[in-house]
Amino acid sequence: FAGFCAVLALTAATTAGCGGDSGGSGSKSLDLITGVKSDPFYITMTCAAQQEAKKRGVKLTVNGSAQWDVAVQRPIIDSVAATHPGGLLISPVDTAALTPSLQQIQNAGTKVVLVDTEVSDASIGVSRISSDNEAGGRTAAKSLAQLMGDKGSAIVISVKPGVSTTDARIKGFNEEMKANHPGITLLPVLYDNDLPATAASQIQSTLAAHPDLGGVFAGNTNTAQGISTGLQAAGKQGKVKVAAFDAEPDEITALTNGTLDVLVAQDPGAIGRQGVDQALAAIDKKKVTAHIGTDMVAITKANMDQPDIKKFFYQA
Ligand code: T6T
Repeated sequence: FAGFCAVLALTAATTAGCGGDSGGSGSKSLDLITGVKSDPFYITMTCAAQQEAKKRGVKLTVNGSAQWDVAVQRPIIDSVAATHPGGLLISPVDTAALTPSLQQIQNAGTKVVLVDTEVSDASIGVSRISSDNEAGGRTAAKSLAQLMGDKGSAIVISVKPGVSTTDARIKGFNEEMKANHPGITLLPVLYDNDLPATAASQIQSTLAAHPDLGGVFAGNTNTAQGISTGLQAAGKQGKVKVAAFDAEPDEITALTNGTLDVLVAQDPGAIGRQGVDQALAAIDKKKVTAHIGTDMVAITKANMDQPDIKKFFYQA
């Protein structure tokens, strides 16, 4: 999978670019709007969606927010709506605020597929494709509790409230900790707005206030990057245990050097491919699957060299 994406990136550099538009054409035009376009999770998802669109002979126009921000993503949705695409694959950055814009584009006839994140309004989207984020949060909690010897304080740092994926991860994490690891004290959750520098300073202030801090759950890529930097600056790498979501190259490096301990990796490529297939099925009035769950895997230093694990590493 990693090799596949590397090849694709090379091809893309000489064509439209992996992260740009696919070269297909025809009446079944699709658009993809990701959460944050520079995020390796979404780059990997986009890359696979483009490959699938090319294979299916349809045009896929790609866009994404510059930051994790409703005010940035909403105008992108509204400008895509004005082009009346046949299908829209979207990772909404908020569970509620973008519903009116999505309702409007859906009412105008565009088949909406929610990829990765979703909105709470169940009437939006013909299909929803994501990891089981709650289960991923539980996996992170189990691994972290074991690394902490089931004692000490732990903290969750995540993106912002109102994001379906990361909210579900926190729910699963907290439920598992409370039900099965009573020796661990959970500090209040902190939110970094998807900014690594904020996560870095949050982990340093937490360490100053709670010198006994034993574990951290990083809710996504940018959070994990900030936590790695903050722990290194405090000289606490390897001493404070970290479970993080995702598997982009910096996280893999941090796993190798012992700053991060467990990565709950998703399969963004599968989400992108399935997104294209479900949108086309809806346009063609074929059978559409309302909910599709994609794979996850827990990566540690011990298993990271196995080919069946390496295939989950993200492309940057
Ligand atoms: O964890 C992924 C994605 O699943 C989540 O919705 C937002 O953050 C990421 O893109 C990683 O940074």
